[in-house]
Amino acid sequence: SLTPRPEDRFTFGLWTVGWPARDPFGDATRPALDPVETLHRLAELGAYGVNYHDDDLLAVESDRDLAVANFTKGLADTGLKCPSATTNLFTHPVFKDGAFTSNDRDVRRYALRKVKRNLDLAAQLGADTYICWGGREGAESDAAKDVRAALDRYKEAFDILGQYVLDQGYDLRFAIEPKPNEPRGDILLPTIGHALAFIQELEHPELVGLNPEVGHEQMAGLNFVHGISQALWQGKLFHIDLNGQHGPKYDQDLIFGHGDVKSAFFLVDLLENGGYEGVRHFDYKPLRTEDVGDVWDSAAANMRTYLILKEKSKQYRADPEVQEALAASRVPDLTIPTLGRGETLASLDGDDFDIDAVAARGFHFTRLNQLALEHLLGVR
Ligand code: 3MF
Ligand code: MG
Ligand code: MG
Ligand code: MG
Repeated sequence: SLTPRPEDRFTFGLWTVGWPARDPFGDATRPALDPVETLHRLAELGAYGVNYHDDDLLAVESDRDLAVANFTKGLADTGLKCPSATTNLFTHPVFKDGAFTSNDRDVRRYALRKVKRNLDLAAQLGADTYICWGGREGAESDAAKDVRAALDRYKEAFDILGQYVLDQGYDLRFAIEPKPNEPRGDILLPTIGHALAFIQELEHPELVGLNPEVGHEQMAGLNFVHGISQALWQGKLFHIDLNGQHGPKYDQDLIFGHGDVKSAFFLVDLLENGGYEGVRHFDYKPLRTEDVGDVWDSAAANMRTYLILKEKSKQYRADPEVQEALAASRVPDLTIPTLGRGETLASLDGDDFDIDAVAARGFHFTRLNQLALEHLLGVR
């Protein structure tokens, strides 16, 4: 069915539907949303839960205790879950040169304190994933940042926070969200690959994984499905930010599927069949042109598009012609180890191999690609 239900485990950032649509060139086009209203609207639409930045809770209530109490009650009233949380380390001017990697040590110490406070709340609300987007960790000039020292401080921060979570006995893991640029000219840990390599240097690499975002990899011209495949392969896909993007531009945060729809199709196919067990989280922005009613249409559109693509993926896989085409393209053959049981490199010397005949064999990927496209376009 194309009607979202909590079992589908769709979640939204409070900041997504709540974005008042202020951009670098223009004022807000919509009023701030009360997070409690957001909970009720998302629950009505069939969502499973929400994610929040510490500061999102203060959108319409500046008293933190009261804001937390209202939010906690909203979760209880709607039955929505809060499976992940995050810290805003990018809006306040104090973070203009970064948080964990600011050249200013006082800022680095404040950033850790801000995260600690929200980790306590995240644990209290039952979150199991703590997302870290280092939006201001970067520079505009290579003269301004000693990147090796910055990576030392970045590692120091994750080591300290990881130890804190272990000491408190919290059931929380961290998920780093890579992004290549915007708002900094260059951001540290710009891609899935950079972040995966960084994690291996930490004291507790098992506590840290990834929260890749569709648009962020596509901004760097990278293939998101490949990135997610490697994150899964390395056991590091802790969370995901689904949205849409048209190639290397500013961070468009379009509705899921409203960017590269073919990539979205193969992404859903991968998430549904590749062993991902986390929530299907949307990090998008309702267009700045839209009014308050359109916001909820856009939230619904993300979930509906995901469910449509899930349905398409099932039909694609069940189509006998697709199965035959996959076999003809030798796609399943790639799962067979290259050496047989008991063979060694030396065993290959006995191979009877006609290099010209093998080189002449086609892979028939055109047919496969066209079949996928036709399923996606609804003509099969
Ligand atoms: C920025 C983002 C962020 C992160 C969020 C982490 C404001 O491009 O994608 O959204 O997703 O801070 O949860
Ligand atoms: Mg984005
Ligand atoms: Mg974004
Ligand atoms: Mg994001």
